[in-house]
Amino acid sequence: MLGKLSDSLKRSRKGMFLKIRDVLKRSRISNEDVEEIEELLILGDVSADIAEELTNELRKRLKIQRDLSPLEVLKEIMKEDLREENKDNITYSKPYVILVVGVNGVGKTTAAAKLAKRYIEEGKSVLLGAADTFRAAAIEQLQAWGKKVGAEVIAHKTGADAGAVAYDTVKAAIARDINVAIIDTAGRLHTKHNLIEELKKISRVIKKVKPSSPEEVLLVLDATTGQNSIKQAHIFKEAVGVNGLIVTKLDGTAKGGTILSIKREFAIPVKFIGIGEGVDDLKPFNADEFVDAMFEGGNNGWEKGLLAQEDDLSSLR
Ligand SMILES: Nc1nc2c(ncn2[C@@H]2O[C@H](COP(=O)(O)OP(=O)(O)OP(=O)(O)O)[C@@H](O)[C@H]2O)c(=O)[nH]1
Ligand SMILES: [Mg+2]
Repeated sequence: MLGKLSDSLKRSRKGMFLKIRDVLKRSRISNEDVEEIEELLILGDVSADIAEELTNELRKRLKIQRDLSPLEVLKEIMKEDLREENKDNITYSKPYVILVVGVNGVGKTTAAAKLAKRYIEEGKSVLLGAADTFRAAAIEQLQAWGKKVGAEVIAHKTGADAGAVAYDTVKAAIARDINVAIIDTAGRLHTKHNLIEELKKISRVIKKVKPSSPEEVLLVLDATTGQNSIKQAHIFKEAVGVNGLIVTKLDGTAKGGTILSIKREFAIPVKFIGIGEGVDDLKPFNADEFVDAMFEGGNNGWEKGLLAQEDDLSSLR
């Protein structure tokens, strides 16, 4: 699993993480080295504020956590940042309604289908809702996915009211005693107020059928988008609330630092990551595994024991 994840993340790693690893391999880590790491983090799409916070923390801990190699210290900071207790509520009343949201092209429809497949494999019944009535062919795309993964799709015509589709999906899921209803939504542009309004309406309308719904709003972010993802997270969080992130296309980016920024800035957990176009390329996010995979490979000569131990002023390590 780590092997495949690490293969898929190769491109992400080559950018920021391996360069950081090279810096932290140096026998002594100076203030300048930490500044270099700060720059590398920013180049890797970590926002400037968060890069500063992370490197301040690194400076502090390098001095006290002497039993760990510098790289292990940084990895530990990142893992602590990204770790999330599993708060999944298993005592929900059926159906567990998931709203998949995000700007256009990030991978919402694909993620909805991949999620459906995961649940079906767990033995749960799944209904998909084609609430992207905006883009031509969106409905057919979801229907094709539905066939592939073995989930039925509730759909109206292109141009129909998205709220009505969502309403029907939840209603049908209740009537059929379905475990999970996953609603795909339009690739709305966050700058278009009316599209955000439509999403708010979907959320309002399904509450009429099931007041506790949506049980989960998953925001899909494209890892190759970089800093703009932060703006997107902000807007969607304000508009409909977001309980979790799906970060897609991690296989196709030379960066990948967005995950670190978003978790620190919004405290929204990353639930899944997309590492390819295939139906099995959606993985539950595991912080430790993710950070290890990002830094994986290479020689271990810099590991604990080979570090310079003297404590002079120009050197943090
Ligand atoms: N490499 C890679 N491609 C992905 C991943 N997730 C989605 N894609 C691709 O991204 C493209 C867009 O995916 P969609 O699922 O249609 O995106 P969407 O957000 O539903 O798009 P709209 O409905 O137009 O807003 C497709 O070609 C997907 O195969 C991923 O994790 N890795
Ligand atoms: Mg779509």
